Amino acid sequence: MLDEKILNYFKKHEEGYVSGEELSQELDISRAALWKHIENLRSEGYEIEAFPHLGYRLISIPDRLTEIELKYQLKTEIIGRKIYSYEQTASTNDIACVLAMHGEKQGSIVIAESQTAGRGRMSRKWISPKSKGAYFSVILRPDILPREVSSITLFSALSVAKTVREMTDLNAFIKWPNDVLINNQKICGILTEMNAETDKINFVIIGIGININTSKDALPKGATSILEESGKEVSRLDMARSIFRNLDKYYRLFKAGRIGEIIREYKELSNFLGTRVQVSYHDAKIEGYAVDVDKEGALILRMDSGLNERVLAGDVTMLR
Ligand code: BT5
Repeated sequence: MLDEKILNYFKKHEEGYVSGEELSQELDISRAALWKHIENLRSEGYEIEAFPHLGYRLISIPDRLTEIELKYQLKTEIIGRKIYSYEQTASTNDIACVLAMHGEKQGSIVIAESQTAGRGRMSRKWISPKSKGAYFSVILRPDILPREVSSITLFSALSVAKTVREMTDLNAFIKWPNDVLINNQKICGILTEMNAETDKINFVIIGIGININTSKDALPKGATSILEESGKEVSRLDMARSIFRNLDKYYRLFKAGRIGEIIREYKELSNFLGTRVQVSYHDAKIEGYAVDVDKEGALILRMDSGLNERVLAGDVTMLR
């Protein structure tokens, strides 16, 4: 709490120095206690200059996805009101799931610098190189039916693709249902898991992994990162915060029943519509033209027979 107050005070006065006396009075602590806090912040990677007679100045913040920095000026209504940040976890989805089972409120986020057992769909692995990307899980408690849960994956992918376009010059596209691609290579994957009864969802966990400043050497074949595609490092903090804001915006639209607008935007940023695709799910495969995505997030395939097929899950390969 005090660390956060000290940092906020520095950020408010970033032009000049903050006198130790002024700051200790403001926080109602002794100069010695203030000094201890400053030392602690420095040990966490904050660069804080101290000049006799002038006071302190915040020079730089660490490249760490901490609760204090992620929440700074976040201004969301639901997403990220509480953030649990870890140096390393097995999978952020697992921690979020345990929290949700113990009644954690919706909007809470679990984020980690690295994961030792990051998961994709169908027991696949998600490679999570340390302090290069953002790996996080969001707890939601939407008032929808279990069969509508796919639409949550859609607005999550849309939130990431939007953020990449807002923050860089890169044309990020969405590949149904859960991939965000740049130049046809994957920069982000989304794993949506839920805990539900037949007609009621208890909670949904959206797990998002995005490669930001990751080098291709650290990633599997077919994957890329913002750094690799733009040639520039991007602040992971800014990118994560911006994804949280977009998630907040689209989740509120979703709750307000404005799914039509979400699907329209999703389709605008999709690269698979109008192409011939193969969708595989475990051992089953079907082929057809991807013609639409419906309001429940299903992919509509026009089969060679001329009939439409609704596909609820699977991996899409674009054929031509
Ligand atoms: C996904 O699965 O793309 C969902 C990934 C979700 C990861 C997040 S990170 C935070 C949260 N905690 C977790 O444990 N998971 C979530 P899927 O569509 O099944 O794709 C998995 C495939 O993507 C793998 O088999 C690899 O081919 C590829 N892949 C693995 N790591 C990757 C990476 N870092 N970047 C791009 N592709 C990757």
